[in-house]
Amino acid sequence: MRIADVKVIVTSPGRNFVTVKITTEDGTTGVGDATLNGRELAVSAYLTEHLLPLLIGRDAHRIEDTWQYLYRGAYWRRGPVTMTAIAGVDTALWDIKAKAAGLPLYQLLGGRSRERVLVYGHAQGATIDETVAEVGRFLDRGYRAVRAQSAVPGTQGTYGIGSDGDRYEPASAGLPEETIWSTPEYLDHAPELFAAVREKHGFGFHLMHDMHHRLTPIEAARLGKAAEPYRLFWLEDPTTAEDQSAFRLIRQHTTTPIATGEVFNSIYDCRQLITERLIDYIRTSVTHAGGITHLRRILSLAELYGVRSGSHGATDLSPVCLAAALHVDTAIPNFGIQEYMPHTPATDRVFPHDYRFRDGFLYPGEEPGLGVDIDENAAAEYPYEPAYLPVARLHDGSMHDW
Ligand code: CS2
Ligand code: MG
Repeated sequence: MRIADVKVIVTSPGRNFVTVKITTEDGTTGVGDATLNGRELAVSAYLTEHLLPLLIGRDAHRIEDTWQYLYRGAYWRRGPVTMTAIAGVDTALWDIKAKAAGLPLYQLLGGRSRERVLVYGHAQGATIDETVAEVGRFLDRGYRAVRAQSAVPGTQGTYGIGSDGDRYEPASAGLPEETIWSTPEYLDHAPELFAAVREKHGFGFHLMHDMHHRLTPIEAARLGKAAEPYRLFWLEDPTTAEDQSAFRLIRQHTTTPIATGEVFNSIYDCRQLITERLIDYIRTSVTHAGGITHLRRILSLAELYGVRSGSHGATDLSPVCLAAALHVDTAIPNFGIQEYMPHTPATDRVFPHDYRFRDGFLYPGEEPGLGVDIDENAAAEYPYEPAYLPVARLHDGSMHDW
């Protein structure tokens, strides 16, 4: 089954997406998400200039060999751009293989381990009261897990607070938005948010919160300890995770479960976190962690240490990524939860798919392959628009982590 054509489609139905589309000589097509928020053209160029010439004529069935060829053949290994590009190719090849077999992809990953995929939604608000009310709206819609984020007094442009209902799209046109962060106010504010949510809605659902890489280890330990009475499902991204050993300090002080990994792109970014049980959920995604082939390796390692999946699923990962994630989520034994932020109608029009949300769960379709495609005519209606993620500074003007 030779690869006859490979396209990189950049489209922007409200936000930028990069999609790899592979066509074999018998006309079978496969798609893969290669979107890297704020750096989309870097991945698109890596694919177009460096990977596509290597793929024409290769056997599409040789997924593992192609992964090894693209990873080890580059000499310069790992990194978000390289691994997102490889992910786009890898995911498209899995799509093709499943279509050729006439099976939904999860059947090629070992078959069903579960009937449905538990998801969590994003409740956000400018105040604690607004956020508490928003959590209620998610519970009314049947969600069994909700992330709560509210604006922090004394900061400007708090992470996670958007203006588009239950969607949060942090990237914006033009140069990066400069936000102002203040940890002292945040450390006082967050426990009040958790208390208010539990006070109003009780403990009958999973409550999570994203610290978004902002704290030092001891600050994260303090917040984890303060959160214990509110029984969080997880505190996410407590600190910048390049320093995996720093999580030992957090673990020494709190039993609040820890999730991290959405920015990781290889098993080496999280090997210590997993093997020392410094985290409870690994958030690596199909799109940013080298595709289905590499994500399975990470999740298999995690299984050995009792770490469960919690894959990233914000709207800057396309429906192609979400469809692939649902097949992986359906098959693996150590599934934890799947992030789910509904895409816009324009995005769903560009990426028709068969997964469905019902009563707090997502259900992948039974179509052969991933169950998602890209409508190239619709995609052509939305040209690329330069956009950046924000940056964060402290009140004294120094750079912080966004
Ligand atoms: C967030 C994301 O979904 C999450 O947990 O961390 O909103 C993240 O900020 C964006 O995906 C970055 O592009
Ligand atoms: Mg996050």
